[in-house]
Amino acid sequence: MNTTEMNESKNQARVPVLAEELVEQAQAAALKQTADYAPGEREELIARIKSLLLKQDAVLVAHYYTSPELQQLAEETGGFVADSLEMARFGNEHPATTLIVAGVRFMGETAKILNPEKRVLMPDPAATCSLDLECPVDAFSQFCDEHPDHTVVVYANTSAEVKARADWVVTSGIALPIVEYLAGQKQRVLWAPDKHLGSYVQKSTGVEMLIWQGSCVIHERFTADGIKNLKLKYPGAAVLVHPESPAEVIEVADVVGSTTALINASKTMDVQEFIVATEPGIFYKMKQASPGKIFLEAPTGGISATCESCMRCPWMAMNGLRNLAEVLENVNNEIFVEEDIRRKALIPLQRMMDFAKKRPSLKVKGNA
Ligand code: CIZ
Repeated sequence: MNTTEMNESKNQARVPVLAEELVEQAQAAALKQTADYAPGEREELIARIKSLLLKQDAVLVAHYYTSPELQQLAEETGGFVADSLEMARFGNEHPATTLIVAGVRFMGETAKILNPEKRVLMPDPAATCSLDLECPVDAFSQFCDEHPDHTVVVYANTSAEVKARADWVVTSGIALPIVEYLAGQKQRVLWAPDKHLGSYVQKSTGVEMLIWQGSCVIHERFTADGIKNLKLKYPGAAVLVHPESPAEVIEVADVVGSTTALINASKTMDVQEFIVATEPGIFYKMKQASPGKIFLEAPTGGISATCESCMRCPWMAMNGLRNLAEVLENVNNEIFVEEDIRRKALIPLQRMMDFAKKRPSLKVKGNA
């Protein structure tokens, strides 16, 4: 066993097993949002949401992984579609006093951490993320306490409490340069929670890291064999892979990158067909930027390969027009972050944003 393998087996024990029923609960909640509309219902909901956004002085900020109709509505109403960091930044710069965050819980929390004076509402605050669930703050703090000589770097997909325990927060778009910078400062790195992104960063930078063993339920399902088989049908297709995917999937990629990086690649590459290994909500922006191009979902393994909806994040799918209208009507589902935690979590978040500001090429501004 090499050092990395030893670290992995040691840390695996701390990671709670993700209960299948949590995924099933999310799928059931998502079904209420995606169930067919009654005649005229969709149009009525959209009209109501538009007028309520004005009434509540609210702006809709949606993640790339939400449904096309939510992304379109965000854009039509002067809101924004982006990755988690840009969603929070946009919320900060926009004059609206209420931010409606269509995404998952950590995105609402990040928006609140950066915008404490604003009201942050979510269509369903129970929408979470397997990476967040698999990194509970108590177990994670213990892991950090056992390695006080390590700089703690956490991915954005974590709770406010875990961020508050970290030295740095990173997104997938900025993880590599930050870890390289830390290694240049002779710092040892403890990484959480995504083991695949962690291994990718470790391999790309050559920096040995202690890695928490969490994973994303969606990205983990993609298979290299599935992609290779699809490539036989589409030999000219470029393979775009998000680094939350397993190493063997990353190996067959033409481009590995964050959501924004993958959208940019699909726009700029002189290729007509793409096999995309990330949540298919991203196709909305890819198709918008390149209407003539063909985007194919990367296949997943096992029985999931027969399930059309299996690449959809069940928690992202909990955001819909129905609960968006409700939250605007009732002004509930507000996201609060305890002030002490917020202040502590702001420090590593701010560190990342300051780092990005000094390197303009890393700054991602505006819709991709
Ligand atoms: O930070 C985000 O929005 C996520 C979840 C992924 C990415 O690559 O942007």
